[in-house]
Amino acid sequence: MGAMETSSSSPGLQSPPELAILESRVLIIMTGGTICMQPSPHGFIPARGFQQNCMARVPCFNDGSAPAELDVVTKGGRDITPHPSLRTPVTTYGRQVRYTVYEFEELLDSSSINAKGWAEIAQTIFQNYTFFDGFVVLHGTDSLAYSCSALSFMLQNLGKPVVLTGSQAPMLELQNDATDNLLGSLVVAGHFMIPEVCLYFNNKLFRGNRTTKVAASDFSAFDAPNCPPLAVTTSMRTNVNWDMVHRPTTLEHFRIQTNLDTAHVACLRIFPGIKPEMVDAVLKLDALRGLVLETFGAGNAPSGQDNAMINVLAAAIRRGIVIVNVTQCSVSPVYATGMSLSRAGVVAGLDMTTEAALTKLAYLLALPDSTPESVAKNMSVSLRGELTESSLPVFRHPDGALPERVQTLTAMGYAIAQGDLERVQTILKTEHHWLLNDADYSGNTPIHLAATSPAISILHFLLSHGGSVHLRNRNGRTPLFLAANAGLSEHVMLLRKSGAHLHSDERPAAELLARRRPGVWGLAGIDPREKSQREMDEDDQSAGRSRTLLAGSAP
Ligand code: ASN
Repeated sequence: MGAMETSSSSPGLQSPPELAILESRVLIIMTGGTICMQPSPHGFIPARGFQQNCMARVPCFNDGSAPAELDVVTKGGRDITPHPSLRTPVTTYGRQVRYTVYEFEELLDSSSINAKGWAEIAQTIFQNYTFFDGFVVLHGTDSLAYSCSALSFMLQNLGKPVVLTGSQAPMLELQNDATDNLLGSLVVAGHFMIPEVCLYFNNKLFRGNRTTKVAASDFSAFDAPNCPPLAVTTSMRTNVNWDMVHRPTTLEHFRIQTNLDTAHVACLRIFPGIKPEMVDAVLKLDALRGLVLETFGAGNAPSGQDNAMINVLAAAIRRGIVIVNVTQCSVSPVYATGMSLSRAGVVAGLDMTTEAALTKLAYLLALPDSTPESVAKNMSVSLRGELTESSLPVFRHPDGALPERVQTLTAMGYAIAQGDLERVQTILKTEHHWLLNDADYSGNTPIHLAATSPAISILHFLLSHGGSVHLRNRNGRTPLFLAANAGLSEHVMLLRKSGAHLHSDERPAAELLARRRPGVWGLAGIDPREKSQREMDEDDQSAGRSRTLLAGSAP
């Protein structure tokens, strides 16, 4: 696949142009937790000033370049406040991560977080979505798995990485796990297009809604019992298992749902000898709308000769309560006891964790127009990769890298350039989904190439199969920039519809180009007449840099 912006050049025959070091922007949202704690007479409590007191002093978080402030949208979208930013040294991937820490007004021990706190995190990400490439959420570990699960459902059509992390020992302690966890999370959020809510801990990146806390002080505090890690950091590299990455396939903008119905759900652990009357008492609680039942093994519960337990459950389901069955393992009704639960109408939660089942139930119950039937149906369906639908074939390459990677990418590049949709579809069979967000030598992904393909149907097809609109090529360009630069209004509109926006680094160049072609750049989100003072200041600061980038991009 050749570079899109230097169309006159023949790929592979020239030495690469001198490029500025690409910088990713990450917003770190501090909610509290041990990572920022300091001792007090009453035990450890969260402390403010994390960026200045902790991160600024550590060389791996601060290259000393003292970059300009970054804007952060706060207070429900009402205020835009400039925040001091820092920059990491250049990573092994040849990038720098520029970040700022936004601290919540009240920093919490995570045992006190609730649906309101989750909504605040979701809103902060939503309001700052177009300003940053990725998000890191610092959070206590006690309820971290719940928060990951809740956010995974609340963030809809997510197209950028959101990485939650925390630590077992405060960052200010000499021997801590905070530095590694935070650095690993920043690297993931600033380098890898994993558009999921993830949890990074002890060198592993998990799908957030698959996790559970397994240790109170060990650095290996989390596990995902039914789902291998999405990535593992070994020595200097983070190896991503791209086949597992979940990507949005809707051509819709990122949006959030902030209300979860946590007030009307409960969880009950079944134990040997539990009385049906006890279960009945819980099911008759006023206002209960959903119950997660933690059962045994393959989803089994005690069954008396008189069927009393099943009768209690079936009666509650008839009253409109949704009951979901989860276990320490995975629900697969093969035993008579488990099968009778299913027959009574208890939903099989398959291999969901309790954390995922509870938050998903609260999310579904709060959806507009939800009914017990629609909630029950969706509880067994994978919405964000939180469960393995037994019918879905799971493909995993033994070492995560396909030997024919380059050939496949090249073939894909030619098919896109020729507008051959059928060929693109053939190449992108299930086993090649990894290549959606993979890039050629110039950093162009198939979406970059499709952004200027003669067949817009290819762009549509790739987007609806999970291609990311946010990745930037080695010149720092998004697919939207390339489409606008090529004057392709329809491509621009389709990309915008799918949530694409110009990166802040692209805006100065885009504004200059928009003076010549206001129409198509207007569709891409640039109005050359409306330049804010902030943008003009930014132009001044980055004038040298944008000139370098423009040199390789003018048509
Ligand atoms: N109690 C702390 C919290 O969850 C535990 C931690 O972060 N390690 O906020």
